[in-house]
Amino acid sequence: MVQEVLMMGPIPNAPIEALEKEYKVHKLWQAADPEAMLADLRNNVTGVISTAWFGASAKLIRALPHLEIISHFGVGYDNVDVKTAKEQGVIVTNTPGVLTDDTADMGIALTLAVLRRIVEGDIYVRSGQWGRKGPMPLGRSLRGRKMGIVGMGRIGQAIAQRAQAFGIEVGYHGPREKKDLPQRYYPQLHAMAEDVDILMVACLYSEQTHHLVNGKILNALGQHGVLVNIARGRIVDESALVDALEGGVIAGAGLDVFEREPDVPSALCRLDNVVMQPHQGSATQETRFAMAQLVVDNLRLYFEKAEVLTPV
Ligand code: 8YV
Repeated sequence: MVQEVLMMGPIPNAPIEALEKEYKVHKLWQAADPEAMLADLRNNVTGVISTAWFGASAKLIRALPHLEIISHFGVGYDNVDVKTAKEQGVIVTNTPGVLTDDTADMGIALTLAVLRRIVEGDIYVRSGQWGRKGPMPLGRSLRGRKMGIVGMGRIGQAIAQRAQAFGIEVGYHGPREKKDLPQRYYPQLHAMAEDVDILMVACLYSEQTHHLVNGKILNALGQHGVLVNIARGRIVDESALVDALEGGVIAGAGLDVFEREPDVPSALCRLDNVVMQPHQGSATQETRFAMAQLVVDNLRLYFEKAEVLTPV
């Protein structure tokens, strides 16, 4: 039997082209009438490929009675309704591991960019201000700073390793202490925020982590503190963040993710102590290809041997 896979959104093509040699692959985001396509395929689809911007809702899962597997492109799977999938006996996989290094690099790049004023400096040179005004205001050293990582999973640990190489002292907060890790554990996020200069958000998004970083936490981080978020926008209360940045409650922010992507509050765009990226943590050719390959490998292994490599 030829398996029929429904792709919700685009992912790198080469692994998909290989999959298309064996399976029928349908591209929902390209359909003129997605509802009609879904209705047509209702009894055929056994696999779904979802992405960060094209998830798998409860409605979609229920609309596909023969669905067996959702192979998600990304490590964060907050836009896949895992509860409904489990209820319907649908397996969900994600793509951990292959994107760890690039995402950790982005966390460090944003930290460097904010503390060393890299983007401001670039604008200063391009706009001719260097010649007109002379030297730019000074940045801050990384060496000797303290970083508190929220979520010490694979990506958090990879950030810790890099930060330590820059001479930064690292601690972490999460639901439980990881006894095998040498870094200091803070059971309370507020206490960690009070103690560190850089608050690095690297945890999964869930109901428990929704707006975990709120006005109180930003107050605790304080006027010399910098917030970096490479995880999910909704972990941070964005309007509290805008207030904190505008009011000088914290010193700056490096943001790869936002509450309502691709909409970014215009207030953030006006602040020169904020460096932003359009959700680029895993966005390298190598990593995006590896993620797509893992999506395809999970599907193939499931349909050939009823096994998967990376279940959630
Ligand atoms: C996205 C991500 O998957 O892995 C995650 O959780 O957010 C990203 O890697 C990527 O932007 C493509 O959708």
